[in-house]
Amino acid sequence: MATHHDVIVIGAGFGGMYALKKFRDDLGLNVRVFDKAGGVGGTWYWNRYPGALSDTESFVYCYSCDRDLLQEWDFDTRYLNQPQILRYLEHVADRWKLRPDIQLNTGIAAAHFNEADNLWHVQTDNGERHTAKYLVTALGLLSATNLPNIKGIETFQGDLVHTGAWPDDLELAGKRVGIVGTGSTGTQVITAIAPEVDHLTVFQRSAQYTVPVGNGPVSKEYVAQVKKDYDAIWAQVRESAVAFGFEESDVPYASVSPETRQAIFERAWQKGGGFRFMFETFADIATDEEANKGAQDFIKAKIAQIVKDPETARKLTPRDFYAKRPLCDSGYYATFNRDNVELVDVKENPIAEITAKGVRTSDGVEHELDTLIFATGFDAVDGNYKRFDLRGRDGLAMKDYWRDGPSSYLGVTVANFPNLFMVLGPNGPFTNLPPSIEAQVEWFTDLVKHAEDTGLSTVEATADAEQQWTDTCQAIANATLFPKAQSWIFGANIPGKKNTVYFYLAGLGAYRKVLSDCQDASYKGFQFA
Ligand code: FAD
Ligand code: NA7
Repeated sequence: MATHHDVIVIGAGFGGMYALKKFRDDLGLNVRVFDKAGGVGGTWYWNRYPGALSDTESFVYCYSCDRDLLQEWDFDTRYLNQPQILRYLEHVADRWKLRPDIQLNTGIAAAHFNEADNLWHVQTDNGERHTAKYLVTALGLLSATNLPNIKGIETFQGDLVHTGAWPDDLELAGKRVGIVGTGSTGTQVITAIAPEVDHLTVFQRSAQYTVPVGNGPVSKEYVAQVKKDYDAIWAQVRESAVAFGFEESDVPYASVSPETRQAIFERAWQKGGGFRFMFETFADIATDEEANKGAQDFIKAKIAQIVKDPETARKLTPRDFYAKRPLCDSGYYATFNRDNVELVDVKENPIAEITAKGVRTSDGVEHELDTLIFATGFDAVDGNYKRFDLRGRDGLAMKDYWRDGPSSYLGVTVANFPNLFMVLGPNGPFTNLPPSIEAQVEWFTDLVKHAEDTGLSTVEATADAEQQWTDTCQAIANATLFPKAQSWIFGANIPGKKNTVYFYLAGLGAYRKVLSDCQDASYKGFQFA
């Protein structure tokens, strides 16, 4: 016998928790949330690696919907680390009384839309059966871990971990540690653990552009001012492009003198923040090759200044566009001046195999290790959608429907999958994410209210609307330099994954306008039954 709910939500991170609150408290619906994790928090439950930090500033890496919570919750650093964010999300779960409706340690194995009863039939990995009229997938866009299939990986005798499933009890002090991956996560881990471990071998595939994060304590006066200004802050965030709590620059790089450019970059370097460096300095770093080269050259000059050994500096110097997710760090380049840190460039000297004792590179050297860390990122955006059996009309499997790359209408719905609402689905906004999550959840809560008020049994995007949205996202992406760099933003990090558009890159303000225009036009692009 299946247990029936109005709404089933998969995922108990920022997205799933807010969906539960909105559907239950605003619409009075009966909601059940499932997460395979042992606690709430999503990303911040899983990513417990040393140095894990949000690089969105504290004052905007939170929910904006609860005005009292904004006033009550305190922070004392410019950025929040993983324990601080997890504590916040656990507090929210208690404050909003979410826990009774969340079932943890429960993976969803299958969710099938049944056309006979217009319900979602859901099965957990322990065999429980549930049905619901609406299914919300808040599966996380950086959640399905990517462990590369390297020869011999199963033979390693030491501890082997992925940063996205970090065990609480892993001891690194005094150990010989290897790390594969130098993205946002890798740079954080490397910088954090280098002083602690006996020896650290960094296996780098691509050199990275990264700028200082600029973390540190903030004063009580600063926090008080933020709290006073919150209405204006959120209004600005919602209208902005990247939603990071600053005004994006409207100054074209070419419009100012070389001296002014240097001064602007230097000021941004001193202030800290990856998104600030890319978007607060000049208007066109992400779109104009000359402007982009200016940013590249500035960071390359910093690498040359910071890194003492010229050969290490050469290896650390990127050769491609500055067009991945902008990174920031707490002393990444300087970490390579330490005697116990070694850099192996695996493009020049590929990993041949993993052995019982460590990693053997193509030059024949066996790097002996006690612990091997994979900071190799995620099968981003659609990864978790392909890891369980999700089927729409006529038994259509999502993994087949998205074989040539995922598609959606407005990042929240998919044709052939009625009454399914995604949080941060494919071709949603590329921003600081909590405000985008709020925009999506609020919007589809309204849509469900409309469906309930008017007695509809299904709400579904049309295939035409979905195609138009994909084309829009592709055209916007093509106007940027981002497709020219190989990264998860376009699916380029996973062998065999379709290299295509995964995000709406026009920003949160524009995205919110698209959502409200759709609503004002009686939900144009949807068909109802
Ligand atoms: P998640 O928090 O990823 O939650 C998804 C949940 O779904 C997980 O708990 C997972 O267990 C569960 N789930 C998935 N599939 C199933 C299934 N089949 N059955 C049951 N449960 C399932 N964003 C920013 O805006 N700023 C930052 O600075 C930032 N830093 C980040 C740093 C790291 C290390 C990572 C990994 C991500 C970062 N992000 C950042 C992105 C971050 O993921 C989002 O900000 C936000 O936490 C996403 O929330 P979510 O609820 O959508 O997904
Ligand atoms: P990323 O940004 O995808 O970085 C993964 C890193 O791992 C990156 O340096 C990759 O090199 C490297 N990688 C991946 N596969 C391999 C193999 N097979 N061999 C060697 N190196 C490999 O993931 P992160 O976790 O750092 O960050 C993801 C987002 O999560 C981040 O933006 C934050 O928002 C949080 P590459 O650069 O592809 O050559």
